Amino acid sequence: MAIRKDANTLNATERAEFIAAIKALKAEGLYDQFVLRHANAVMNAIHRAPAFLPWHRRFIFDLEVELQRVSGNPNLGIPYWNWATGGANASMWNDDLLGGDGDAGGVVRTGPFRAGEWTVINSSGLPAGPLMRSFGQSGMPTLPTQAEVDQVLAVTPYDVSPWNTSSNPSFRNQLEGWMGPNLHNRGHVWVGGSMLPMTSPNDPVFFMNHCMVDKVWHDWQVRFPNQGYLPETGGAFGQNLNDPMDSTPSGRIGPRPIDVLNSAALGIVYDDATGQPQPQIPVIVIGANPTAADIGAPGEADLFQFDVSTFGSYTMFTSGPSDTFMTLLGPNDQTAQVASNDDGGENLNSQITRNLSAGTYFLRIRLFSPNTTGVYAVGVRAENSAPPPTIPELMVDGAGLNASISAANESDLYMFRITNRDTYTIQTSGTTDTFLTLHGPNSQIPEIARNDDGGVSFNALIRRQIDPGEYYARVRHFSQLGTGPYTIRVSRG
Ligand SMILES: [Cu+2]
Repeated sequence: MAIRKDANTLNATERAEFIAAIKALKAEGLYDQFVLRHANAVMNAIHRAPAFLPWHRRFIFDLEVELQRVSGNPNLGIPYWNWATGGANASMWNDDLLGGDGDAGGVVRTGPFRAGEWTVINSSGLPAGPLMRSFGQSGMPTLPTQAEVDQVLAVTPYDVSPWNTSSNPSFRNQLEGWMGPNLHNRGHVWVGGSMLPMTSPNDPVFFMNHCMVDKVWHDWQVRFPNQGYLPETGGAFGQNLNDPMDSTPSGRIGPRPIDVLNSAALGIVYDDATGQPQPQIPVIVIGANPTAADIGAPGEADLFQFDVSTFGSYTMFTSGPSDTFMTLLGPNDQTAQVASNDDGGENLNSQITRNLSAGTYFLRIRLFSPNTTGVYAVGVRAENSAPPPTIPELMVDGAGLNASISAANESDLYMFRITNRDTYTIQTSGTTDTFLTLHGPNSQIPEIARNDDGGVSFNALIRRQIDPGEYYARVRHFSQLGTGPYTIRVSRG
């Protein structure tokens, strides 16, 4: 598993290990093979086109496998160049990692890749002098900001016809840098020197730049799980989902875009802001307060996970003003769909209640409309396994039941059973102005009678001939805001 970290957060040991591995590959001649693989590829087949992202994902993956081999560390990941915090003064440019800017003539004189320690090659594989850098001097004085990365992360779809530098709207085109704030190209041009031509992998920062590009693509894929690679068909050969991108053998991944779309399946883990590898999926604790979330870009989907430890009935719900759509996946499988729901909750919120066995489940939340954004909260609760609250039963000709309306708008429900067709009286007594409704038989819904002041004083009374069955009496105060004690009784006759 490759754990890819922000280059600026690497500790001294990690820095030394990465540099030693790069230098070992250079000594074997393998590093230069990677430079040639990039330099001799057809420029417009691997850049300025949809295959730009999958080709480079495979390219840096292949180097990473070699770095793991020579270092003996199966978790060694290529560090990424976090542009927003990776300017000339960042620690990734210290002498224990990449070394710094070139001198007045552009020659790198510091760090492990300084003149005399590192020789670049030309596209024929011949030695071509020292590594060159000219930070900010080649027409691109600044690096991308986090806001600019976030702006590109909101662009969909992946790519669009005519599948080149004029594609718009196109996430690929903006990430590559031909439109929008310019991310990837800006990294190359800001460094300048050896990072400008097709032999740019001569500078090891190439791999950190492309690792950042790959991370942005990865983050976008997590954010928009329903946005696939495009084109599936209809693009130039080498650009479609199932076309081979090049003939370079890779022992571990196939040569098609479809072979590299799932980073997790390739064993790639990106760290979080604190440098710790973390699952990208937020965890919902069953019974905890709902988790606030938002769909910040149209078409976005959020993924959550929760752990069920005992079999039982659980309700997965959203709340808030947005019309959410929920998909339940699992157990222990993000691709196995259990159920989906649109408006099962209140106010267009989605909600699912299901018996779940023990395991890890996943909730995917999107908005019903792919064109809107909005906030919501999501939670999971265990349904009480106790039976639902019982309705107090009145015995015909039994003692009256004492109760009270203790809050405005409250009403109390009672049940009684009739076994013989006859006339029965349902009545309240006491000092409160009660109002009575009678419902049934065998249902709380149909109302068969109502009364306000038919009894003594302001008490209610209903006398009716009724058939056998279960009946329900509902008592409220005559006034919406009124409260007070009362007694209710059912009698024959
Ligand atoms: Cu590049």
